[in-house]
Amino acid sequence: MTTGFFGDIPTIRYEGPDTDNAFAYRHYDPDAVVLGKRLEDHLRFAVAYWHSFAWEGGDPFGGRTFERPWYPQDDMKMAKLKADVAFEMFALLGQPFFCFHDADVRPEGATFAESRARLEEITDYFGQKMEDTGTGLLWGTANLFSNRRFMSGAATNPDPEVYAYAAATVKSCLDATQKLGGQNYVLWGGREGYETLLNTDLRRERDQFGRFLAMVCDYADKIGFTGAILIEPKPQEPTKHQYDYDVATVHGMLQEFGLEDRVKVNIEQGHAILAGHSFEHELALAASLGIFGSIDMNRNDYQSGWDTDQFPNNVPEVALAYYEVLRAGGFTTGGTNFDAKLRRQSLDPEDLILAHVGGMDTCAAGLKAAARMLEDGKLEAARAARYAGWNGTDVLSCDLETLAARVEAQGLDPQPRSGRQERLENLVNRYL
Ligand code: XLS
Ligand code: NI
Ligand code: NI
Repeated sequence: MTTGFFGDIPTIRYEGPDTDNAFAYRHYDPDAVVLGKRLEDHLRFAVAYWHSFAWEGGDPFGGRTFERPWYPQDDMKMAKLKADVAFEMFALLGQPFFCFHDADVRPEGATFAESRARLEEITDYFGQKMEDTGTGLLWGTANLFSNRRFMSGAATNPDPEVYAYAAATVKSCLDATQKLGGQNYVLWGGREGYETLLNTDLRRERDQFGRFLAMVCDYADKIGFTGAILIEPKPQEPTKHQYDYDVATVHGMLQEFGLEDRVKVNIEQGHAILAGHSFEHELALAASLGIFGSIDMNRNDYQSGWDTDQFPNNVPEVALAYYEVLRAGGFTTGGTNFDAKLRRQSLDPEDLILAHVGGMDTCAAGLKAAARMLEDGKLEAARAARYAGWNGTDVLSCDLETLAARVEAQGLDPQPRSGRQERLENLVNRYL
C-alpha cells in the first residue's frame, strides 16, 4: 500500500540519451562501469530531506506555496506520513542514500526530552524502512539555526545554556545517525558567525567553536562512530560573517584546534560561489589538504548572489567538479547530496521527481565526461609538462644566497612559456 502521493509516476529507469520519456534516466545507468566502478558507487546520490519534504515553498516575501498531505508538520502522525512519502520517492528514483536534520523529520516537543524521544521514534520508523528498501543514510545533522533560541548562534552563542542545549541536540542527532548506520555526520555552522563586531567577542566565540567540535569528535569516538565528521563551509547567510567561511578557513581552524586529521569537509557548490570561489577550487584545495569528505550538489543563480539551492543542470560545470573528485580518488564515506530545492512555483509531486532525475542525469553525464578527461590523460600530461622543470632540481632545498649566486654564475634568464589555457579549455570541451 502506497500513500498515492506520486500517483502513477513510474519507477525511473535508465533508457539512454535518445529516449523521449521524461520519466527516465538518459545518462544515469547505475550499473554502468566507469573507471572500474559502478556509476551508483561513484556518485553515491542522496536526497536532502529538508528541501524535498520539510520546506514549504516560502520566500522572504511570502509563505507556503506547496500543498502536501503531511502539512501542518506538527504531529508524529504527519511525520510518519512524510516519511512514507519520502521513502516512496527514494524507491521511485532508486536513490541509494538520504540525509536529514532532526527538525526535518519530527516536530519539536514541549521539552528537550520530548524532542529527543520523538527523534528516536521517527528514526526507529526510518530504520525499518531502510531495511525494507535498502536505502542508506549518507549523513545526519542537527538543525541548530531555525529555532529562535539559536538566533545568536549555537556553539558560538554568548549564552552557555544555548551552548549546552546545542551540545545535547548534537548528541541526540549523532546517536540517531549512529543507530541508522550513517556514513558521515555533518556540522554546518548555520548561525556560527556574527552580525556586528560591536557586540561580539570574536576570540571567545571561535574558542567555543573549537571546544564544541572537539567534544563532538570525542563523543563520536566514544560510541564507536566510524563515519566521518564533516564541517560544511559557508561564508555568510544567515549571519553576516561565518567562522567556517571556506575550505581554507576551515582547515586553518582545524589546525588551530588540532583536529585536522579528524574532521573533513562537506563542500557545497553554492557556498563555494558565495565565497568567491569556484566549486572545483574548493574541491581541489580540500583534496590537497587531505580533508575532502563529501559534496552538497546544487547551483546558485549567478545574478542573485544568494544561496538559491537550485538543482544542478550544467554538465560542463559539474564535469569540472567531478574531475577533482576523481583526481582525489573518488568518494569514500562521502557522496553527492542534492542540497537543492524546487522553485516555489513547482507545485506538483512530479516536479520533485523530475528535479532529481535531471540533477542525477547532469551529475552522471558530468562524471562520465570527467572520467574520459582522466582516462585520456592529456590534461594531466599537460599539467605535468608545465612543472617538468622541477624534476631533479635542488631549487627547493637551496637558500636565498645560494640561489642568488647561482642566477649570476649561470647567467640565468628564464623565458616565459604559454600557459596554454585556451588549448586546454578547447580540449575539455571535446569530452563533453
Ligand atoms: C545551508 C546548508 C545546509 C546544510 C545542512 O545552506 O547547505 O542545508 O547542508 O545543515
Ligand atoms: Ni547551503
Ligand atoms: Ni548544504
